[in-house]
Amino acid sequence: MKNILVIGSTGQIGSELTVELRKRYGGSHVVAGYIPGAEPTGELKEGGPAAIVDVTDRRSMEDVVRKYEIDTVYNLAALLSVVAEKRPAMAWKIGIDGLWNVLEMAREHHCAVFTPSSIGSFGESTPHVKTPQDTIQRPRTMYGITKVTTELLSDYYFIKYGVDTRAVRFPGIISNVTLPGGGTTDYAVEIYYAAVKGEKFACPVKAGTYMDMMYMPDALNAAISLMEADATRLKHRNAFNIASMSFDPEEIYQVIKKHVPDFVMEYDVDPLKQAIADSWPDCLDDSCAREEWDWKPQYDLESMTQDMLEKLRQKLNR
Ligand code: AKB
Repeated sequence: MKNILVIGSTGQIGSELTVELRKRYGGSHVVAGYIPGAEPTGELKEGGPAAIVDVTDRRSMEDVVRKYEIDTVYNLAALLSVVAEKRPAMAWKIGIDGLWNVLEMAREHHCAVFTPSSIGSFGESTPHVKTPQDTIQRPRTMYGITKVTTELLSDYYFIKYGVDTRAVRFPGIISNVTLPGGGTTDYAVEIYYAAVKGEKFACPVKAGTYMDMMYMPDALNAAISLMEADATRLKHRNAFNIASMSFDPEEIYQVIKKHVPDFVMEYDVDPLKQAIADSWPDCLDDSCAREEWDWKPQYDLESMTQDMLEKLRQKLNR
């Protein structure tokens, strides 16, 4: 990776991935791609070049790739699960028509491409506990359908054209920098904000709903380590199961309550979020990622909670 383009650099993952890549590769080597209306600000704006990159407009993307001699693309353009269910045509246009443009551009300009998949690529008929790397993927959400298609199309471009495509299946990502928007796992971020602000939290999924989650530093490390991994060790490519923690609302509530004893959570179940969450695995088996590129997360629920509360108290002046 010499010159990197991050598409979707102002989103939840992109805003931190761009900064982390710049730390490792140098600011001038990492271009923050954004769409009008979501311009970079602060550290993201000051730390290196930025350019308008819309995955639905291949020419604009190619201009940036040529100008900055890009050899690696992190393609983070996508709608999250709940929004995708409400805007399925848009989810397809960005997630799949956009991916097609990215892969065609990568084929012509010899770029490596990371386009994340998700725990949302699984469905009701998938084994839900210790979900294997290679198993049934028959999701019934538009988000899941675009993620399975992403995996297949990325593999296709590798097998047919030799494009160096790699990906992980992200769980719910928890961070204290940029809020997620429109995901099923968003509650696991919002709960920390409520606890720090001293507000009561209304949880949108029931007790007993287990999903894989991950702290942002581990998620960033996964994306970068996989793109740096020795290609000869990779038996899989699109996309690796990764995991670090799985919990239900009661477990995260109890861990937060140890640090914020007055914190109160109640339930106000959102039927759409609940149905999506019920169709997703409880916890993934990530042994292939561990074997093929030495994946190893650093954070568990307790250490993440301590760090989240400390950082949010600083951020929100509490
Ligand atoms: C979502 O909830 O939609 C995402 C995901 C798990 O892919 N966070």
